[in-house]
Amino acid sequence: METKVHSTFNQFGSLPVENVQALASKNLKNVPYRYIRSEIEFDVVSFDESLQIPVIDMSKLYDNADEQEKLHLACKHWGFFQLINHGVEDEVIEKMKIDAQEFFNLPLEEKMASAQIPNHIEGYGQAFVVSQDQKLDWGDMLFLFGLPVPLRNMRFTPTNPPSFRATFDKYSMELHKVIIHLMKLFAKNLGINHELLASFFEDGIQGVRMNYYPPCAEASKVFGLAPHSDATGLTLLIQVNEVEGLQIKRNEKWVPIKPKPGAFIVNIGDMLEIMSNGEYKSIEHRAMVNPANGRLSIAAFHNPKMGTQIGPLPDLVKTNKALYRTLPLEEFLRLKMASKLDGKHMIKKMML
Ligand SMILES: O=C(O)CCC(=O)C(=O)O
Repeated sequence: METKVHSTFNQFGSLPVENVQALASKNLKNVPYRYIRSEIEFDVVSFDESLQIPVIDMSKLYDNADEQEKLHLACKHWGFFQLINHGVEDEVIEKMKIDAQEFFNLPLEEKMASAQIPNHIEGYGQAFVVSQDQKLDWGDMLFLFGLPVPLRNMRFTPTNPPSFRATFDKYSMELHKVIIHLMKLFAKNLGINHELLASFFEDGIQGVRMNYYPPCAEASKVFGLAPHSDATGLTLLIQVNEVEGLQIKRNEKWVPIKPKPGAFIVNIGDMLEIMSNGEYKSIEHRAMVNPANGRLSIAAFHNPKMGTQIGPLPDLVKTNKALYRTLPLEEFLRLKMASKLDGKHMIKKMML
């Protein structure tokens, strides 16, 4: 059944473009011009190995003030952290990785059983292609709603591999528990009612994006995913294989992230930056591709429930000036979905 959430998200489904995995299998020496990003050559990548996002131990967060402070500082100064001992069993994560990998390994015709249809963001295809002359990313994706459960659209949820649906169900539920715990801790750290943030996310919208970036002969000239900040509340990301590619922007340099085995890479999205009145930061990041190996990542985006007002929380602007305007979630998403991935453009639109 088409719900209000579907119609909000779907009115800006992506324009159809060539499947990148199929294009990559042609082993072209030069990739088509639409993928080439001349700006990359001017970007500076940090080679400072000691510059890594903070690692937060979730098992210590309940009663250890130092770890709670470390979490607060990670959200304020990095907007990204790796979360270890988060309580999601390795088996749940490993199974999701295996099933996602198996899906992308299928022949194209079989993957197309889950293909996007016009004006839908769900399914196998691309996102954020809004014009015929826009540059393209070197990657394909499978986007599925995970929560609330009635949002799931079986038309797009793969049946191959056969365990995919059960694996996805478990993964989606387990991640939701982590999000709710984190929201309570964020609220405590921000000095607001401990249940307030969690109440927005309890029946919130979870969208999961599985990204496959094929190897590319001109890897240094293309983006797997162009620089952007996540428009959502909070993202939990895993990298499926050992191939690295995620980079975050810090002090005008791109810092490559080295995922810890079993950890979630957590990042603050635009909505949380706005709700925290800028106390927490939504950071620009991008995915680069590898010349020899395909890369797979799974990003689970968590948004508040429909009807939530996306704006600075009243308790945080009692004595401080509101730095952002307030919009209903639906309007915020409409603005986001209408444009291509473009740095922190949503934050810029929302700033007062
Ligand atoms: O592939 C990655 O590591 C980043 C994915 C990402 O930023 C996204 O899906 O929005």
